[in-house]
Amino acid sequence: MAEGDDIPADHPRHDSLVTRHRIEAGVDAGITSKQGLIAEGRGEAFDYLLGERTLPSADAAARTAAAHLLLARHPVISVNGNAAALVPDELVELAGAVGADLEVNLFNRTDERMRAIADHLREHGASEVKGLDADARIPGLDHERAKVDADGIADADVVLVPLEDGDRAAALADLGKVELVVDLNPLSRSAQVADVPIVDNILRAIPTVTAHARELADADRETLRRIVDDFDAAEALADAERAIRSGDLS
Ligand code: PTJ
Repeated sequence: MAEGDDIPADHPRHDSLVTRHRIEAGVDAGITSKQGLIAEGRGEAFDYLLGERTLPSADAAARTAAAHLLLARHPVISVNGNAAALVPDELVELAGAVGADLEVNLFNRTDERMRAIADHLREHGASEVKGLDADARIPGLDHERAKVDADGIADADVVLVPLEDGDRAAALADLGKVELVVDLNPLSRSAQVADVPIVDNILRAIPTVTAHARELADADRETLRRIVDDFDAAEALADAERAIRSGDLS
């Protein structure tokens, strides 16, 4: 049982309590950084204003992300200390559903945390976890933050980066990769530079992308292309911002 799973699903602050429990446990296990606690607090404030629900525009973004992942030559899911603590099973499931690699990629990189997260993902069913070779660099970032695997993120055409720092999200976008971002803050630079910003709690967003990927598994490439072409990132961000500013928590 994952941390926080004993909280009743109908509890009014269910998602917030589950996230807090899991992030706390992640810090205790050496997976999540202390900064991850602060990042979670910021995300939680936005989720509160969104009414802890998936907006229809976020669902459309998740569907578009699923289509991109299915169309990709080499999709990679980047995993940091918050994502690993919050949704390890869900990330492994999504990777399996779309044939993506999982790569540990940290903002505050330490060898201990890299290894702890890779082990954690393997304990949750991942067969292969990338990120430890660090034999390539993302241009435009300082040494530690630039490290990626040559046969992972460096080679990917589509990258899913949940809860990414703005500089790194911008550097990945500059490389011409299709960038799928999960971020509860529609004004964050990561969400703004993303090809597909999913403004939703990672707790809900990853299972939603997986559900869409399963439903689209047999779709032809033309159908998937149409989903991708019909998506408007600016409108998705504007819709999330409207929902937050309107303060309608229903
Ligand atoms: O494990 P590391 O070293 O890679 O560090 C990870 C963090 C998240 C600490 C690092 O990338 C960081 O400092 O990120 P930021 O710049 O604080 O950005 C995190 C973004 O994620 C913010 O815009 C938050 O609103 C958002 N966020 C936080 N929790 C969630 C979230 N978005 C979706 N779901 C959440 N649960």
